Amino acid sequence: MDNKKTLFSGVQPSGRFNIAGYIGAVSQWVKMQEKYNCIFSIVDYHAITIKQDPQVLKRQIKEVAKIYLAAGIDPKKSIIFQQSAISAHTELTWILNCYGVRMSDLNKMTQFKDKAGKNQESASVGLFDYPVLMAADILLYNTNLVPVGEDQKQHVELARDIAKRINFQFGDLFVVPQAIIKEEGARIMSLLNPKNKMSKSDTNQNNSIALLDDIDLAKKKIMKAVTDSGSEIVYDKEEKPAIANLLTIYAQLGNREIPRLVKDYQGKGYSDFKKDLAEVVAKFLSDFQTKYNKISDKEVEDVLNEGAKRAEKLAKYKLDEIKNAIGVK
Ligand code: ATP
Ligand code: LTN
Repeated sequence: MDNKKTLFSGVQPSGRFNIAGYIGAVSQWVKMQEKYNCIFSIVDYHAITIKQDPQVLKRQIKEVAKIYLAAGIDPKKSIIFQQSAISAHTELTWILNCYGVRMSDLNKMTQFKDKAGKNQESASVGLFDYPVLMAADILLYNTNLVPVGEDQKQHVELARDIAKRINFQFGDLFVVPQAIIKEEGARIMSLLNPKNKMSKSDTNQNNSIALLDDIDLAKKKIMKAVTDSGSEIVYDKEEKPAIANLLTIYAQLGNREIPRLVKDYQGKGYSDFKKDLAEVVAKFLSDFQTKYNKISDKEVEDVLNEGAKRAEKLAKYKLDEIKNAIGVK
């Protein structure tokens, strides 16, 4: 074994993957492949915490794998695998459910409250337990670092608490992981309402831009994005949240610095700014989609098979350790 740290993250194959997930999570993973032992999962058991159409789910699992590859995740450097292929994830979830988490921990999770809305009583137990499956994903691989968007911070904190609790009871079994959250771009907001996060489960598709959106449609979405009162291009999250969000998207997808953009747009209005941003988004999507369309289903199948083999070995070793510690093996 080398002495590189281990990094783990994942995306759910639910809905249409959008630029927010790309900016907040996937784009930073690509750069980390040299420095760390990276493991990237397609977390399909997380996706089914909300009902999924089986045929659509099958398609989206492949889609996320292709998105990883098109974004620059290299299967020679990193492990890419489908979560449900490794049963150790659900087995460890059960053990953590029993020894690591309390009802009161899960009752604090804001994502559950947001997703279940007013219907908490009819939400699935899976949706409630979602953060524990995420902790199992992380802890199975001795993960040090977890690069995610800001919305996942609370879940990574819980994984840390679970690791510490189990270590206290059974000795040092788990590495205590740490979230990595970007300073800029960790919370991209909706195009039509900058108070809400851009989310792929949003039913109004005009709030977000999917990585596989038609390019002209994506441009139109930018032109229709809400702006703030006034007409100046300034970066002020409190007073001008819509423009601050568009500036962030511009900087992240166009590889520019926000202060530089603000300077360049001095004296220009929202309309000029949005036209240019629409072109930046179009160029980004077009480059991305060209790479995406070159990846075959066969390639994805091979990458996932190979990834599952590599992940399985690591996961099985850790699961056996834990089973032994709690007395079932
Ligand atoms: P939903 O929006 O339906 O809850 P999601 O997009 O949060 O789903 P995933 O696709 O699994 O769920 O998220 C993938 C990664 O993208 C996660 O690391 C998540 O934190 C990040 N992410 C999601 N939304 C945003 C956002 N608006 N800004 C920045 N990062 C985000
Ligand atoms: N819940 C995460 C996806 C996820 C994940 C993980 C991220 C599942 N397991 C382990 C990091 C590490 C989300 O983004 N919705």
